[in-house]
Amino acid sequence: AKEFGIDAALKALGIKKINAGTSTGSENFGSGEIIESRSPVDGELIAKVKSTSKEDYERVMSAATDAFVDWRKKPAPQRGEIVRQFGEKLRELKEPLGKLVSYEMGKSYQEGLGEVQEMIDICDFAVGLSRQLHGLTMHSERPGHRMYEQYHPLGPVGIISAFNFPVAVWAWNTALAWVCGDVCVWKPSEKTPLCGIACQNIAAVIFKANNLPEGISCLINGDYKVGEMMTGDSRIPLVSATGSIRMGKIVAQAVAARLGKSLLELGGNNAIIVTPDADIKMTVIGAVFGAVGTAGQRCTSTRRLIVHDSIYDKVKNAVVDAYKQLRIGNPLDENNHVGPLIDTDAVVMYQEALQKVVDEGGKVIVDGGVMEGEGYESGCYVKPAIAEAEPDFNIVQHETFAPVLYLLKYSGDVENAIEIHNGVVQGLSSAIMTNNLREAERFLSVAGSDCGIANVNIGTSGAEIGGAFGGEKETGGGRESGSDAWKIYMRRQTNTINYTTELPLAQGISFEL
Ligand code: UN1
Repeated sequence: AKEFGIDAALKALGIKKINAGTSTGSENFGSGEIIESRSPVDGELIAKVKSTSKEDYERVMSAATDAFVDWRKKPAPQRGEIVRQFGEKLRELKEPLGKLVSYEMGKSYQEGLGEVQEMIDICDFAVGLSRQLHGLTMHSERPGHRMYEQYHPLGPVGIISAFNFPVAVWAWNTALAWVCGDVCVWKPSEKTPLCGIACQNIAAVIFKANNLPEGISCLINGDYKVGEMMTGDSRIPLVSATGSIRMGKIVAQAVAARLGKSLLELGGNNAIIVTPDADIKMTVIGAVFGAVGTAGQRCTSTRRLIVHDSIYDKVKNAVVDAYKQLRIGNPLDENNHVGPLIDTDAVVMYQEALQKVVDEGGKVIVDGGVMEGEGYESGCYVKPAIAEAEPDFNIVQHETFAPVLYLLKYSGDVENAIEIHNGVVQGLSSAIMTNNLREAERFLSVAGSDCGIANVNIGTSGAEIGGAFGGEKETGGGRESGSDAWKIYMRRQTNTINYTTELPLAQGISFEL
């Protein structure tokens, strides 16, 4: 790690050997258990974090609820100005933060930088949005009446994020929530707590420089028990949670039990349909980046390749050849394509998936396995694998957060591919590779892909922030980042104003006294 400048990056981001994991801005504390952050890159202990106790959490919530009272009154474009400054700071610290993401989480340095770029992009988007946040005006049925709607800030927003995008997902939520007039309380994954502390440190500098109160940006750290403090807390009107379907179901039920709102970004089981009219070269790049990027740990990772039988062998050979070029190793070394999985538990899940596909009758055509020897001491490096399988295999129906790609065959019409495509419980991202307009439009039509994201001649991962991000079915239905995703961070109010001296009732009701 030394030769890649990790120590300098940690210093630039204010990471110490032992860090307080709870923060209301510039006030940092933490009296809970110690979390150790170990890098999957080399297995070394990066630093320790004091997690959030119940008392710490109460202190956070009291700062957050106090801060909200003032922050919501600040004009939205002025809130946007704070987000603009935050985005500028991220530009300055893009390299160290990208490096920390790579070192703590294991994705390639390029992808770490890409993740910070997503944070910068959402800040830019939010700054423009801060001058909009508009509702509609309607025509009243009553004379001399005006009717319109407006969006008001909601309150403290709880954010629970996953290890795989340890900084960007927070930024998608928080940049929008801040311009919307909300304050945020963030629990990053206990597998990537230092990324959370680094981001909070950056935000704290901006809030302090602008003389803003403690509590607009808050950080808590710990495992699911700390998350439960938020899901059960009616002071938090919205909980935005990213993670597994299993976690999402627990969060959704806890939040719904108190009639709060939740925004869920859960698992994907993303597929690319490859039709006889596909450009094979583009298909290979899209499929391979989709399957092995972030070592298959994106919620948008390509897990299934649904290929027409007439070109099946051609596509299979091209993808298998491409896998031979992949270099697995230290993600900070830009010569490598594939870094480690997050931890050894993930390695076990990967191995089990490969065993299961064989048990169910599948055929592994690119061998998997755990890398051993020099440079692989952490035990987290695995070989990206490909298996030929059937769509209804139990393992193919599940999301395995690892670089395992399933090759599935279809015959006849594109409808047959769409049926296989939609035959899973998840509904996040999807793609078709074709130069045939009819096939492309059928895939995008009402009878086409049932996912929240559907692409033509692009892979399943790497969405831009300008569009609404999220998926259907057990992916949870939430939408984050672009388009009108901001609306969930605000409460809508319908206003009707009578500027006459009469009081006519709606629906023509007469009520004489
Ligand atoms: C995630 O994996 O949780 O579309 C988010 C993508 C990225 C975001 C992925 N922009 O792959």
